Amino acid sequence: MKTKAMNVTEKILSAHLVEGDPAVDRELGIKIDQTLTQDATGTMAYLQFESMGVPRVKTDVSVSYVDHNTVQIGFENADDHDFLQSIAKKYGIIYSKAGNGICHQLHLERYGKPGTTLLGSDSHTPTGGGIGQIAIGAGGIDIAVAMAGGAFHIPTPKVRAIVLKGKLKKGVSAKDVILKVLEKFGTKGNVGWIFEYTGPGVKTLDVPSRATITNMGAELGVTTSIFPSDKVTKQFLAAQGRAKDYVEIVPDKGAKYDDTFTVDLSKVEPLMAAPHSPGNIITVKSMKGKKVNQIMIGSCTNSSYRDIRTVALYLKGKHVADDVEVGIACGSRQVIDMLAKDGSLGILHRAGCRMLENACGFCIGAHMSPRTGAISLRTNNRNFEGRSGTKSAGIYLVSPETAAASALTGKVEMPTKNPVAAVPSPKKFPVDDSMFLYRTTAGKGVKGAEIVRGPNIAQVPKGEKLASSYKAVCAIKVGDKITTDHIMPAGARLKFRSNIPEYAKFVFEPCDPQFHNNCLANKAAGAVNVIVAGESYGQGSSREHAALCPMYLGVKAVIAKSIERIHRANLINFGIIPFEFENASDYEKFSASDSFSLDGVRAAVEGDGVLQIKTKKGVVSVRTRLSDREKHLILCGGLLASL
Ligand code: MIC
Ligand code: SF4
Repeated sequence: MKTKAMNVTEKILSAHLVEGDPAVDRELGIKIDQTLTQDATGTMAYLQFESMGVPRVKTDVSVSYVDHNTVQIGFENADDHDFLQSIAKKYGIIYSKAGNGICHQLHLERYGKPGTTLLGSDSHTPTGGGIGQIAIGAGGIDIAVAMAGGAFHIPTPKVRAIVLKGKLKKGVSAKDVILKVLEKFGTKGNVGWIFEYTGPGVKTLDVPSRATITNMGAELGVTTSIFPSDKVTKQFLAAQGRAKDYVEIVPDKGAKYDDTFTVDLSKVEPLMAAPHSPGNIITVKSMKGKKVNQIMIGSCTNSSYRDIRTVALYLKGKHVADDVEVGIACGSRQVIDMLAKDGSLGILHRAGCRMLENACGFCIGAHMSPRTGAISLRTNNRNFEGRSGTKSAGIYLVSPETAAASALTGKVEMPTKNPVAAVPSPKKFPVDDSMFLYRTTAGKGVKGAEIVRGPNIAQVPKGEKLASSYKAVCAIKVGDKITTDHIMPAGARLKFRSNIPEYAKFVFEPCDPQFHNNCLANKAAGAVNVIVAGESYGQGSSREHAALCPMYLGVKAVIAKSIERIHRANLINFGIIPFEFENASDYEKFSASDSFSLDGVRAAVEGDGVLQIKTKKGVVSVRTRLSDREKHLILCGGLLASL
């Protein structure tokens, strides 16, 4: 019998399918081979894992990275690091110490494996798609379930082929390609899709370039993005001393896709994402000559050896302009090691760049906030308003090439004017795994290991069972494209990630600093809180705190025009009902502070998900489309409460 011709996505998913049938079901359960966490979401993930009472992780590989909260002002972050290290030791998790590098870059270098599944508590986990992995971002509790051996659930995907043809011009790179894809598909409306890169142009991109593209696919709101595993992948793995991890995974001849979009690489121009959304794409040319105050190079999108070496080649023998601040954060120690050996580090220092720690740093607003009203060019993936720490700053997302060319004059410059030679893929990467601890006890754990719990580690609150009806208040009404950075700011507030009562004080801080107090007052008056939102609610980061902290403040439902995948799953995991308007114009019928009832809400969740709400301006029909598994979670008050 002839078997069906499959694309790369179908090949990996069918080999990992444990629940559901793609032909009939809206949701699939897949087996997870690897997990990754980072410190800012990891503490919650492990607290939740602990409460599941499982003696050790059941995955092939689980790695706990420390890369987000590495600036230690006060005891909180150091408390978190100790807690994470002790958990890793006990449960058989590999621990990547602060200073080792950024989770996605490190995972690609040392653990990512073609043909496997990776679930990470970070929305940029799809970086692993660059090496032919189905790598998906999720909330911490989903990672906890996966570490305990449970399945992960995704909406049955539609697969779009992004066919690459031709070859990029000099000075144009992978960042411009993903910006091109974002220009076409935007940051909303892509829920449930997987973007699979294919076509003859694929072979012209090295693994780090592919990873830049799949990394920033997160900004499209897709489930993940993936490249095939081919000769280029093979060479990369061999150069990392991991030839045995290679398997070829390419689409079968005649493989089908739900949609196709072709990008002619030779026609891609240098692009940038203008403030305040990664979907606001303009050409670099249109901004040429614009004065720039700050340039930041690095982040999980653009911190590979290929990227930073390219920057060094642009700056070789030159100096950055006097009135521009240039900061560079490499992705890993391996990258720094190579730059030290080939002289790039010296070039960058002599050029007047500030060499920063190999961590998330500026990207998460942990430091290097630009000055008031600044124009800052950055090579990372998100330019949400205020994320840099400076609300009045305009952040433009660019390629390393554009960043480097502009650093020399302090103005936006075309990277194609004096392009440098392509950086060849190294034949051998220097490998030093010494900052990955507990490799020998991975999967086993150390018996009797003590968990270290400083005062910053608080317990995870549990949700309450869904009642039949509620008195409710519209605690906030927000517009379109509200990101999880709006809901649960990071930057200066990041250090409270392990302490929900403290962190909850800052929910919606950028939109309404009174949100926390109002919610508690409504709660005390016996009402639940409801969030009303426009389109694409919950874009961006996977931080489950954007659901967990609202749950703690008595939020029971979100009513939005549409909700993004990771955030929707997080809401359900914490017993918050993700309603959507049946008729988008009914959004106008709600105002902040309105009181109304959620009459018969339990019956609605048990039934078809439709609820009628009487507002001052008329009746509004809202609907939640839940699988049986999701219904169960909501009825119990969330995943933890369901155990
Ligand atoms: C981000 O880039 O927004 C983060 C910080 O890496 C988040 C995770 C977090 O909020 O801790 C993400 O992308 O999921
Ligand atoms: Fe870290 Fe930024 Fe990447 Fe998030 S996007 S993982 S903060 S480097």
